Amino acid sequence: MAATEPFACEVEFQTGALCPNQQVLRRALRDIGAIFADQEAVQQILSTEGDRLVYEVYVADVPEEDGHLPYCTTVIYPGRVGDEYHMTKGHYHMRRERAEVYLGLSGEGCLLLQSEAGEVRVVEMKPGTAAYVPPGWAHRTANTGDVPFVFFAVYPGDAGHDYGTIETTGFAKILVAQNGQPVLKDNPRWRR
Ligand code: S6P
Ligand code: ZN
Repeated sequence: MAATEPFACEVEFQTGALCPNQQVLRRALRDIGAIFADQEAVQQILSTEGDRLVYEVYVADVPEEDGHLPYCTTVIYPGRVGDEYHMTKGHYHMRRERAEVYLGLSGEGCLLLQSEAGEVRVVEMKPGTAAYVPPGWAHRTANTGDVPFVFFAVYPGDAGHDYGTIETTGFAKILVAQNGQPVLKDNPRWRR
């Protein structure tokens, strides 16, 4: 069902599931391992524990077209790769002038934002936090807690997603655990 008629679905705050659900994107370490700073840790996990699910995205059936407001939930499972928290791939919107809103539903995490000039900002998120991604900022989220971090996102239908830029450059900063607390550090693999 495309959203040309009014509709509703239920959002399960603890799991992120949308009901009825249309599409689930699953991101496993084997596929997205390149985003983490510690590549030895990635290989170590894959060879000793095997693959693991890092995050999932539940996508509502709304067209990615001008005038629509696609929405989805993301659930990032708790865990680390080396000292770095589980996180999403991260992207700019293809149309840089398109913004986005996130709403924390359960668990806790951080939203990392990066401008094209390389400035980085961090917004802490917990249930009830409404975070704003302004136009022009790449965004990625990390789970800094011990339970799944779940949030809701809504964005303009003509925003588009540019993953290639972040795949090439990475983020200037990484979020790592130090004495059990999230700390922002320079990314040794960042390419401007
Ligand atoms: C879409 C929005 C989120 C992310 C999701 C996964 O514009 O920002 O729904 O798609 O959190 O992250 P990523 O970087 O893999 O798309
Ligand atoms: Zn986005």
